[in-house]
Amino acid sequence: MTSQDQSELKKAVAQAAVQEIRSTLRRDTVLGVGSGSTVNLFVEALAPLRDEFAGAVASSTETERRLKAAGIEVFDLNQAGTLSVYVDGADEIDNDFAMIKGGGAALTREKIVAACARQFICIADGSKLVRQLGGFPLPIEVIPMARSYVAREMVKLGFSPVYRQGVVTDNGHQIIDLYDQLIDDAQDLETRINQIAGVVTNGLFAHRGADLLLLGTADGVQRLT
Ligand code: ABF
Repeated sequence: MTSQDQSELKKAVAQAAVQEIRSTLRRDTVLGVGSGSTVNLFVEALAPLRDEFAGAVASSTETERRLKAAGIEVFDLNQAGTLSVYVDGADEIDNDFAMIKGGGAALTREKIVAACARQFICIADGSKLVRQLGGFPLPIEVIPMARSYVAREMVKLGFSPVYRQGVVTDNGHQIIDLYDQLIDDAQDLETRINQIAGVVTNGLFAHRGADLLLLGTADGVQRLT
């Protein structure tokens, strides 16, 4: 598949997500909006509806910038309370709707906003659906002084950790990516990594996965629940 084809699929799922939520929008609705290239297309598709809802909480400074540029008001999550819906992409998603996220380094805020939402709608092109998670490197956001320690602990668990050089997250932390390891039990691994001192978040979204997947395929957008 060419990158142009993939980008058409992303555009189609972004538009499908707008259609999905459109009827639920009220004047006081605050949406949760994720990060990444698929979400950027969602923000574009959402812009014409900006007067039909209150605004959005962003999962990254980049998304915040794009929402504002689209004329959509951005709220602080602490003021917004529970969100009706969170729309975000994924790097990989399996048939249980567990995901690997964080390729764009926004995993911590994404997980926080997802936790505050009643419904998580994942928008992804067909290449993201996998039988087993782990083909895409699993990110871990770490407190900088703990980076080497966390990496050593991951080696003990059989992973190959690589420091994502030059990347500082929106929260001022660093990222380690775990390569070349298919994941057997995503919920268990999510919990175990989180227990290591110095870990802020890991990119497994297994305990709180997606509720609905809009998947862009050559045959159209599939709505999977
Ligand atoms: C975010 O965007 C991430 O958690 C994930 O890394 C990424 C998916 O990116 P894209 O939509 O550009 O494929 O949601």
